[in-house]
Amino acid sequence: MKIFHNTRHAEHAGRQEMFRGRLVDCHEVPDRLRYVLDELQRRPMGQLLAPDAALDVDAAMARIHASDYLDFLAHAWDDWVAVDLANAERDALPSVWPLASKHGFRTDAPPLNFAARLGQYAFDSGTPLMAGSWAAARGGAACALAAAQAVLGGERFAMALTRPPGHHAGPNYMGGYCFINNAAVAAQALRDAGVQRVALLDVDYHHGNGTQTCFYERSDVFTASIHGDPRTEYPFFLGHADERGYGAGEGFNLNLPMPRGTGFDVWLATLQTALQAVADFAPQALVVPLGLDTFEGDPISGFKLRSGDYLQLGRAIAQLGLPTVLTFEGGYAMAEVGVNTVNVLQGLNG
Ligand code: OKP
Ligand code: ZN
Repeated sequence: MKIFHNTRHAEHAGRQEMFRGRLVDCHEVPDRLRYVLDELQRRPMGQLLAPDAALDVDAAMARIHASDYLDFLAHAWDDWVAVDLANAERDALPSVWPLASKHGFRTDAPPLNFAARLGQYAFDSGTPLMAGSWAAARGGAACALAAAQAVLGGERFAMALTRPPGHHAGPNYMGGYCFINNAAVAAQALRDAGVQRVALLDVDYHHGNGTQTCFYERSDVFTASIHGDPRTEYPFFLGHADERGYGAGEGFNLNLPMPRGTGFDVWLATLQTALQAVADFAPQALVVPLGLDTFEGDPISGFKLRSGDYLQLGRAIAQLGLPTVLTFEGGYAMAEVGVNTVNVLQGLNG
């Protein structure tokens, strides 16, 4: 297995997020990745690599994300500081949103005000943007692209070990700690290299709304997500079982929401349902947005998986027999996120 780690991840270190009506310390912090790297030192699972600097990561991101959104991200920090030099000491968080056009707010008259522009491209106030966010997010896309190329080159498993995560980021929006959808970048890179059918199986606690949206009208990429029921769990406005795809994509999206409090037995049975649907699609490659926030000790989530269960998750994924890219998503129980992640990889390796 090849594991591509993002050498620039720590440049994104948001200070505070809006949570339950007040600003709290960020859950999505650089130490998450350090704990995984520490555990990989103790239990090596393959080659640990940095992505090749020559990869055309901008082209790969542009296959998934809108050019105006990528331009916004690339310049957002400079624009934020230009509003007020004192902003250099603060993260940017949105505070105003256009909602959807059905509410009468205009989307055809783009604002110039920075707060309004940020609100245009963000769907929550929990995703701080800071000086290094763009470099870190772009470095993550490079890991995703490198991992896709590794499996194209014959590697059975490859991982993009990166943060910030990606599965909440859509074609033209950020949110849920995500800026660039690494899993979607990897899936599209596989498609562009000639892999005809690619499946995505999202096992993060939170619904992969960004990934679903990227491929919702397509039949060449099957998306499945098992997650906390959006009626009570983030991201709330997407992730229901009746979202099955649209147009040519109808029947090519599967959501399997489960109630808060779900334990491993029910979770594993649901995973098996998702794995069967993936197998029925007969893909030639798989991408797994891997969140470890299904863990019983996760501070912001509600499932009850234990550390040993992640070995079984790895084995179950491996049984599909597919070339597989994994992207690191959620997982906020700091002391266990390394062990749980490496347990999945150990299960994959068999
Ligand atoms: C990211 B991933 C809203 C903050 C709510 C967001 C959770 C993002 C989870 N102001 N929390 O899927 O692990
Ligand atoms: Zn999550």
